[in-house]
Amino acid sequence: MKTLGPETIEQRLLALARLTQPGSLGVTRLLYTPAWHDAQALVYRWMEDAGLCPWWDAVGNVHGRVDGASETTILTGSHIDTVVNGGAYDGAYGVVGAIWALSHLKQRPFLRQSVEVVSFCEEEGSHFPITCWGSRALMGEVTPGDAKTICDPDGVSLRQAMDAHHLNADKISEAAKDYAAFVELHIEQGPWLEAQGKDIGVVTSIFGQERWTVRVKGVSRHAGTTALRDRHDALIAASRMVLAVQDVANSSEHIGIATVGELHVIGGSTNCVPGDVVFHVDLRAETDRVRQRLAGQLTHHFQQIAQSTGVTVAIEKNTDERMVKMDATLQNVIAGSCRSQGLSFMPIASRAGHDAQIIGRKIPTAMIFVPSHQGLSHHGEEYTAPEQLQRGVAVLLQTLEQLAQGLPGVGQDQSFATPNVLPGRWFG
Ligand code: HGY
Ligand code: MN
Ligand code: MN
Repeated sequence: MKTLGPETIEQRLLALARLTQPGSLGVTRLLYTPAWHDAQALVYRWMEDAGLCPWWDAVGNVHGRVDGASETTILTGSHIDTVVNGGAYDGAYGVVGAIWALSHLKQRPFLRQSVEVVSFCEEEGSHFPITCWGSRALMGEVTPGDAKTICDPDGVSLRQAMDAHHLNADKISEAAKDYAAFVELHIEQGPWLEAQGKDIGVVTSIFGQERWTVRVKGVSRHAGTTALRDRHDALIAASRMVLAVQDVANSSEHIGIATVGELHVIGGSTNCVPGDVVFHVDLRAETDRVRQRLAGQLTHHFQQIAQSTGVTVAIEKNTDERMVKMDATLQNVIAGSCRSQGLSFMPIASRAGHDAQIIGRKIPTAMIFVPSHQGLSHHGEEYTAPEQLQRGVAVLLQTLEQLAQGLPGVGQDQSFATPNVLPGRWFG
């Protein structure tokens, strides 16, 4: 079986980018949609061509594997889904790069431990109001009950969407598996590696994040005959709340950030005073203490605004992910791979969320970043040059190979040598 050349990486990313919802401004590949299924099927074929004996698990993650002498397994991979009008690299790069790396590991005469690649079915939370559905299932954190109650904006449940793709939600718990370590390759999605002129980012931690659904209810009235003093305008109140989100973000940007990326007037029309508005808040911070402080400030602002405009406000927290530190020893293995390949690298905290955030709460986990041109991401013009893609995959391959040859402590009962851990700090 021939091993894959470096040109394969970009070619495959462009092939995946063509598997998108028609008419989108970038790549739109949402969980349990036809574009999503076609992409996972293509990934399955690539794994099969590489001799990785692929399989689908109960929630639609696609796995491939290189068996070592021991069942102890190192996991790598990322997510196949995208945001609406997203880019070609977010998630897909970590899937394509991992398949490339395992196609090379497959050629090694001996591996002490096994290595597995996974294409996670979903990370973004861009179709259903839950993030990391694939990695949460792998960690045994989701149930058939969740699949029944979690519905998309059209009221379709995860269970119904799974049924449509011949996935049985009653078997969700069968997706759970044990691994010794996880290494995720991903684009940085920020401007710092490019600004610092570095080839590789060694991730030290992943910001905690929470997502809210905020419902503002006023009174819908006639736009012509209702005096301003008699109005309880839900959109005016929601707009003031959105500006409060910006004020809180501006007050803390070096360690925290808040965004409203989606707002809908329910049942609105041009000649009616809006009576019902829903919007979503994305709140992140370098420490959980800062995030809790910002959340408290925002809640207080929202309640004050509601009172002064005579509307009601209800805040529902959809996800709440605490900050997760990356494993120190794995960081050192990655740094050692960079040094031996003559690549420049730096420690970096990730403001973007990742599957590594879910998995890193349970097993030793690390991430390898490559630069994003102008820090652009969640955008159709997201871009990383082919030689940068290749450097990241080469570091992933060397790191996986070292781990698979049984680095002390990964999957074994030896304690790690005290690592000279990179000074993890935020390059803001
Ligand atoms: O939202 C994020 O940070 C990630 O791209 N899902
Ligand atoms: Mn991602
Ligand atoms: Mn993303």
